[in-house]
Amino acid sequence: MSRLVVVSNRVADPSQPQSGGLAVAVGDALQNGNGIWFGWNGEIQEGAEKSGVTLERSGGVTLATQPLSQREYDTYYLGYANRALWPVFHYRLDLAEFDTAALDGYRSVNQRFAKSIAALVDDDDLIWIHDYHLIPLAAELRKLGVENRIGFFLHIPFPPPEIVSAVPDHVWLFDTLHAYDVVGFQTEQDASNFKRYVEQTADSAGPVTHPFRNGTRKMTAHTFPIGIDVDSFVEMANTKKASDRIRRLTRGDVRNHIIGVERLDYSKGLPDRFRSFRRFLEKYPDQRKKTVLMQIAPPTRGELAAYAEIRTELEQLSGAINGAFGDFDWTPVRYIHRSVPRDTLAALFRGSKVGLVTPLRDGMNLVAKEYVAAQDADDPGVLILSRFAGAAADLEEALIVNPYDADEVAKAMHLAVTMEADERIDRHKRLLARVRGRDISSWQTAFLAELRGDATAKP
Ligand code: ADQ
Repeated sequence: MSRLVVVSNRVADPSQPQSGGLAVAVGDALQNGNGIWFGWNGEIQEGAEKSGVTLERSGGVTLATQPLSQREYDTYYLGYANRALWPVFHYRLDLAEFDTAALDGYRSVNQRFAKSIAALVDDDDLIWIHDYHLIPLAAELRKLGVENRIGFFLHIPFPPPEIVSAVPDHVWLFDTLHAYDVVGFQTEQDASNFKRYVEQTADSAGPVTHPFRNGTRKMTAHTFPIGIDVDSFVEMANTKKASDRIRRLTRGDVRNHIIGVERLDYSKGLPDRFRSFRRFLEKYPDQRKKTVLMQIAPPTRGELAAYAEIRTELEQLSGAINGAFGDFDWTPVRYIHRSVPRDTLAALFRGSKVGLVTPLRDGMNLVAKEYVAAQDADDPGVLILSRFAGAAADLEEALIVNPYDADEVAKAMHLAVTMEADERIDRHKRLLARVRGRDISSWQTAFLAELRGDATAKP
C-alpha cells in the first residue's frame, strides 16, 4: 500500500501542543494513515552532517528525524530560510539579508535531506514537501533517481514577481519547483503571482511552449486554501473546563475581551495592532475599563535581530498604553509571552467578544478560523480580519480591515464591541459555514487527490 511521506523543516511530536500553523496542519493530516513525517528534530549537534535518521512512533505517525549542525542551523535555517526567504515572501525586502554562505547551507541541507529520504521511500509512496525551507528538495530527489509523485505546498504568501525577483539566484530557486508534480498555494493571488513570475522569467529567458513544462515532467500549480479541524475546536471550546475558564475570565467589570494570538513575528502586525488599540481607547473613552486586549505571543526565532527588536517594541508599546490609560482596577493590555495549550486557547477564544487578527501579510492564518469555530453560535463574538491575510479571501463576513490604518481598526473594534446580537449571529453563521467548507480534511484530500493524479478530484 502506498504511504504518505510528509517532509517539513521541523518535525513536531503530534501528541504535544503546537504553536505553528504548519505543525498543527501536518500533524492532523498524518493522523489518518500509516504516514511518515521526515524533518529536523529541533536539535543542534556536533557532526550532524554525518548523522543517520532516527525513527520513532508517536501519535499514530512514524517520525523520521535528523539533527542539524550549528553551521547548518546558522546558514540553512536562520540565514537563508528566515533571514532571506521569510521576509521576501512576506513582502519585506527591507528586512531581507542575502549572503552566499547562507545559500550554500540551504542547498547542502536540502541535498542531505534528499539522500536520507531517497533511502526511506518505496516506489509507490507519495511525497508531500512543505514550505519555503525545502523548495529545492524535489530537484535534489530527482537527481538521486526518485521518480515518485512529489508535491509541494507553500504555507506562506507568494509575492508578485517584482518582489521575488530581488532574490539573488531566484531563477535557480524557482526553477527547482518544476521538479514537482504539484505545487500548491494558499490563495488565487499567490498562484497568480507565481504564474506571472514564471511567464516573465520565461519571457526573459526565451520562449517556452508551456509555462509549467520542464523536460518530460509537467508540473501543475493550484490553490488549496488550508483549514482547521473544526469539530475538534468546537468540542474543545464546549467542555466544562472551558466554561469554568471563561467564567473566570469574564468576571468583574471588563465586558469586552479582545484577543490576539500568534507567534511573535513582524509579519503578524503586532505593533500596529497595539497602536490601533491605543487609538480605540483615545477615540472611545466610554469603552475604557470595559475593554481589555489580551495578546498571547510566544517568541520565535529570537536569535534574529528583527525578532528581538519587535519584542522590545511591543513591551514598550504595551507598557506605554498601560501607563497612560490603566487604573488600580484595570490593566488595558495583557501581554503573555508563551505557548498555551490548545484547549485553553479554545476557551479564551470563546470567552472573547472580539478576535483580532491583523497580520500585515499572512499565507492563510489559522487563528482566524479557530476563533470562528470556538464561538457560541447563540452569542458569538466578532472577527476582525486583516485584508492581507489569505483567510480574508474567503471569510467575507468578518470585519475586514487595513491593519496599517489605526483609525479604521479602532473603528472596527468599536463596531465589534457594540454590535447587536442578530448581526453577530448572522455573520458567525456564515463564517462558520465557510470555515467548515474548507477544513483541514478537504485541504489534504484535495491536495493528495491532485498529487495522486486522480482526474475526478479538483481542488
Ligand atoms: P503561522 O504563521 O504559524 O503558520 P497560523 O496560521 O495563525 O500562523 O497558525 C498558528 C497556529 O499556532 C494556530 O493553530 C494557533 O492556534 C497556534 N498558536 C499560535 N500561538 C499560540 C500560542 N501562544 N499557544 C498555542 N498555540 C498557538 C504558517 C503561515 C500561515 C498559515 C499556516 C498554515 O504563516 O499563514 O495559515 O502556516 O498553513
